Amino acid sequence: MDKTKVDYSVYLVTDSTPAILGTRDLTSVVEAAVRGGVSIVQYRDKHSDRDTAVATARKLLQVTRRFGVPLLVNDRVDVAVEVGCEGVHIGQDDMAYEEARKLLGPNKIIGVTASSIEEALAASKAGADYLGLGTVYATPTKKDTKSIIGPSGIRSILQALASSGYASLPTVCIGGINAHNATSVLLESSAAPAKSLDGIAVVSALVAAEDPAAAARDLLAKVVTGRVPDVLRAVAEGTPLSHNMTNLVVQNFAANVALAVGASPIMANYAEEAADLAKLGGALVINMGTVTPEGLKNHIQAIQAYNAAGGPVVLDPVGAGATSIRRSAVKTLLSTGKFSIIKGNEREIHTVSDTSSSVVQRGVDSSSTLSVPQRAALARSVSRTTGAVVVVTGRTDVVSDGVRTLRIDNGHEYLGRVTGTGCTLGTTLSAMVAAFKGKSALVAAVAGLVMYEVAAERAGVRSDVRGPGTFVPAFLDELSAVREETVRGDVKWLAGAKVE
Ligand code: 3NM
Ligand code: MG
Repeated sequence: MDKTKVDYSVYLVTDSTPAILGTRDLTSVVEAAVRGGVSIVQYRDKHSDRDTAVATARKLLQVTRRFGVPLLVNDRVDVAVEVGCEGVHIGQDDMAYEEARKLLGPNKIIGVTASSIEEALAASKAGADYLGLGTVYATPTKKDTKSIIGPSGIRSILQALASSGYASLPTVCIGGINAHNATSVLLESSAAPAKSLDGIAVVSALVAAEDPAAAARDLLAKVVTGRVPDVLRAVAEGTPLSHNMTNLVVQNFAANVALAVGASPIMANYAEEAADLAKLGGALVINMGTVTPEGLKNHIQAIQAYNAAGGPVVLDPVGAGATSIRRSAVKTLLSTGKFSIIKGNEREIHTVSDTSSSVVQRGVDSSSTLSVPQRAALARSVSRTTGAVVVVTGRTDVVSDGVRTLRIDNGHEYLGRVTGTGCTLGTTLSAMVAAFKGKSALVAAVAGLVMYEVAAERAGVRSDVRGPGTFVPAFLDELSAVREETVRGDVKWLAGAKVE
């Protein structure tokens, strides 16, 4: 496991005491929570003897490995070494960081608890891979917590980390977090664009939950929602390049949408330019809308240039199932390189999942035949085979990173009555994933969708909008207004986000 690619969104810390776990089996609880959306697990057990701890850690490791999430052990470095899990989490009173590092080697994850700026800076300097910041709120789960610092205390620490050169060090917060406060804790503790939390760590919200899988799903949605403004502010701060290789129909609209969301557009279809452009820290959009033999060659060369430079690529397989030429173009592109996000309607994503299918799609308009759970399964499976975050658009959009799948219920019918709104969503996603590079592409994709569709809702209900024609300029206005409000710290618009 590459420890620089860990997703800290929903961090489960276990507890084996009867007060929290009850009489349930810890491994089953953890498995359910991971199924629901937990992205990292810490086995925390202060009471069991060593043999029991090793046996339990082994069982948990079987589960976490199956889902590709890391397992850390709290405090007991020897247990982590013996079972060979991904690392440890140490508190201020536990083994010193240096000693733990010597025992574990350079590739294991070591997280450190910090409750003050001093502790946070010391741990960062020592080389911690992430920090657990707290205690946010007093909690019955851990009665001996030292200081309750609230979201404002977290924000001060994040600010200090950013000004000392640790802006990209992952952080989570802990203490009394649950589904009711997760979004607001993330919003209130954010020192964006300087630095924001990467996720939340919880014990009782998952371990004591009646249905840990449902609780994890709920927490994931709340956490992702709480991180949406951080993504938008990262775009506003970085003005990432959105390099569009797109179709004839949408060039102008896509460039305007890129500007409205805070990106810097370039419509460059000549692939010889891609190697230079890829070095500018932006992302590439490959849109198959008007495929030609020469266009396809350009796409291949540009994808390879961005892959080589580590720049994100968004694939928009427009009308992928319409003709055998397009099906074979999709196949070629998929075998050419790696994509950060693949976005399409149900039929397009279906074609991506099965390029040999003979199901013919009429034109490039969208229509839906699958239920939401079926679309979720499709997104999950395409994500697993391609390694990309997959977005299936429709009345309800589905986003999956292969393990975690979210649905978004925002949007407006006018989005379906104007050409290019699918393509310009691809452009929007490219800005988000470029600005959020090295962090969660799932969060970046959801942020792009939520911003886009809430802006459409706001435009759709405006009294000056009478149909698809007046909708387009109003939509650009609202995209840009959502960005400006967010940069000012006004995120009331986010209350309308329907992420589940
Ligand atoms: N560490 P819950 S608070 C394990 O402040 C732990 O360092 C804390 O439990 C710290 O999510 C805590 O049930 C317990 O409130 C958090
Ligand atoms: Mg400890």
